[in-house]
Amino acid sequence: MKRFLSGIIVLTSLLIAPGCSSVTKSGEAQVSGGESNPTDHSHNVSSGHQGHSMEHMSHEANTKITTQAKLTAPKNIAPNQPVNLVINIQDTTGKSIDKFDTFQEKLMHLIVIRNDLATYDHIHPTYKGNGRFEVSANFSSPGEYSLFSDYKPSGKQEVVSLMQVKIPGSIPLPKNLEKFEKTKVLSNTKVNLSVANKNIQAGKEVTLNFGIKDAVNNQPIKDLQPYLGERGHLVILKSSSPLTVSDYIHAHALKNSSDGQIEFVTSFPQPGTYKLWMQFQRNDKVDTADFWVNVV
Ligand SMILES: [Cu+2]
Repeated sequence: MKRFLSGIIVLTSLLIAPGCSSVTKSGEAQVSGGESNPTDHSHNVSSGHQGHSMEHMSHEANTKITTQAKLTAPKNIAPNQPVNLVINIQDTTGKSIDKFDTFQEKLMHLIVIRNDLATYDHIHPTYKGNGRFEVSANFSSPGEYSLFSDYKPSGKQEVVSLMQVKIPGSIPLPKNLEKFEKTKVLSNTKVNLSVANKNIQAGKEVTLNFGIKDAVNNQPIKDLQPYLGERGHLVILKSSSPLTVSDYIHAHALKNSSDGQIEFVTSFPQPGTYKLWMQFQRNDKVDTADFWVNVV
């Protein structure tokens, strides 16, 4: 059960590893508590984490979560209008952490997803000092949202903290008609997802290849621009209720793919339905191509 509280709550669950890790959260009114049992919560995190990547695994034994994110949001958020969010990063005693390392060109990456995975936003909060980040967000429709904040306390490993926000109102009908299509056309660019194996298997490394063609002449494009320092960025979420940090995967593009291709090597921790959002830049504009995949 979700609870909606008017006080501040902090849930913590742990795990860290380079490139992924976990959590905490809290918030004021409209911020939901997620699981209220800390034991269950950390179990979810660690079980989902296992398949994340072998490299990450090796670091788990000697790492401990030392940070938490506290979200402050206005009490009643209306859909589809800018809202200011404040995220405070603290150590487990509540003391602000004030130094962060830049990675992928930013101090914090914030992925905002409606819990049914229908909407996606990738924004970059501004650091105001003393552990405080601020950002203007826009929740397009009523519903429950998960906010995955990705940051790197100075000299430490990357941490992902999960926060949740509820936007009151009636939830729009899902638009699932395009589910599982492998080609998306975004203005003048066509993106095609291909996977080497017929079935994607949980826990196995898989290469996801995104072919990027010009929608007009159908030729592989040669004018891909780096986005946040890489060929592309891929965020993957497992369709789950509730969403937890273990459902979140942020994959990094391979460096040396040929023209018109953006490739990622990753693994899906568990069988299920996942949504992928692949972002890339062309003509100084960032586009997001989304796909659903089934993992067996
Ligand atoms: Cu980012």
